[in-house]
Amino acid sequence: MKTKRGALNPGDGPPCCGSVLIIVLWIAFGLVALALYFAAAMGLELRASEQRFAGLQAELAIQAAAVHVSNLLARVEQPGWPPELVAQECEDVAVGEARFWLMGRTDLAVWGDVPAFGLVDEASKLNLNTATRQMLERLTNLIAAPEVAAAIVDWRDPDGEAQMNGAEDPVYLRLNPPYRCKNARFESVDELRLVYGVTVDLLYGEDANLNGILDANENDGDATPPRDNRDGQLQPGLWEYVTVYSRESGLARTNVNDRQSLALLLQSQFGNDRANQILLQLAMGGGPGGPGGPGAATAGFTNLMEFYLRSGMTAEEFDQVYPWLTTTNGVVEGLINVNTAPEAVLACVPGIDVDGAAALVAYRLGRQNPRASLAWVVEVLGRERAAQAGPWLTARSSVYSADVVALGRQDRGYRRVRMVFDASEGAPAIRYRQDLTHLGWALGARIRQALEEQREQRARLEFVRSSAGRP
Ligand SMILES: [Ca+2]
Ligand SMILES: [Ca+2]
Ligand SMILES: [Ca+2]
Ligand SMILES: [Ca+2]
Repeated sequence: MKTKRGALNPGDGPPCCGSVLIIVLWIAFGLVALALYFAAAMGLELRASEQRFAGLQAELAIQAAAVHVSNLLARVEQPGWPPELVAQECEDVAVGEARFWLMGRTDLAVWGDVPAFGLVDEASKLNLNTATRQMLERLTNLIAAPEVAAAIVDWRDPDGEAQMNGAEDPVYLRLNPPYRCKNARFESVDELRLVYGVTVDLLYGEDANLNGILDANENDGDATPPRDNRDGQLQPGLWEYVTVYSRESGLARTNVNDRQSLALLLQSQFGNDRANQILLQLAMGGGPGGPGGPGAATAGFTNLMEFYLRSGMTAEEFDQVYPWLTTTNGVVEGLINVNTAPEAVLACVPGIDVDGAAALVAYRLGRQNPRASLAWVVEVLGRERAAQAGPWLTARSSVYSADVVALGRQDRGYRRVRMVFDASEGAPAIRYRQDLTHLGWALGARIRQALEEQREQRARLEFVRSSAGRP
């Protein structure tokens, strides 16, 4: 039976009308939800692609930084002399929309939370392949693990005989998973992680992100990794003080053991009379000898300190000729640059020790440029101790590492790469490249804050500009 219009009860119309409405509503709702979902996804995608783009820009900035560093090292007039860097060359260097920083180290013994910028001299560190067990022990003592030194020596020495407290195959084969002792040279510093007894804590210390400054998580005790003592200072691990790259070449220098070339050099610098006096003094000084160092295999003078002490030259004279002098026509590995090495490294050198290291660093800090040669070391330590340290020392460097931090457009796309540049034989070559992006922010809290402020300011400006454009 049909009913009149207007007299319908809610339940008695055609049952499909209400359902259709509900279905339409649901479909509309679904479409709106889909539209919102896709809008959000596209927004995310856009942000992600902006991030990727900024990352690419940062990677290109790192390549630009590599060229920049090669140029800086090639620009150096005197091979082996550290380039005098100004802030514009290593701090916030613009590359298009991107920019980069070269993370360096300060000369101060105590490191706080302010980053230093520049190149890091690999000759300021102890060389894992040439340092004696005693020198390594002094260094590992610093991190309260002297026993690790023996395991380091066993790792690199060719034999299978374990030293006292050392470790060879039997120890490594008991590990899970087992592996063999290398019995060959270190090829990288990170290889230390394979050496028995070297833990991550010993290797990296409090400086978990390897930037040489105290970050918040490195001064909060055990609240967040790494473990630290919360004393407001950074206690770095072994990594900070060791290298496998330090080397210097006798290429294009005058070998002091070649008397003829030496005579020519001295005559050109000091005139015939003074040159003859020096040559006579050298001849009277008797045969060279002295303690063995990295260059001890060559005949004649084995190091330039020994040469200086026997030559009777004044400090100024030695400063003047030092850049051209060498004791070998080949390559010497592991010499420590007394002008750039931190106190902890100098203290490992025989003849210098803890007190000598402190005196050398104090002398260095107190003068603008004592660095022309090794002569100033004699002034600080005296002849005997200087002679003892001589086989290990140099006053020039040919190998530097550049720790490059880069940001792309709008300070996004953080990247960090560490590269080792070797200029010991002419044009600088990259000998090692390591991506450190995974270690996280390395520029410290202040720069992060400054960048955030800049970003906010840009956003405000953008807002003002866009509102001014509206009708
Ligand atoms: Ca061995
Ligand atoms: Ca740090
Ligand atoms: Ca911590
Ligand atoms: Ca600390």
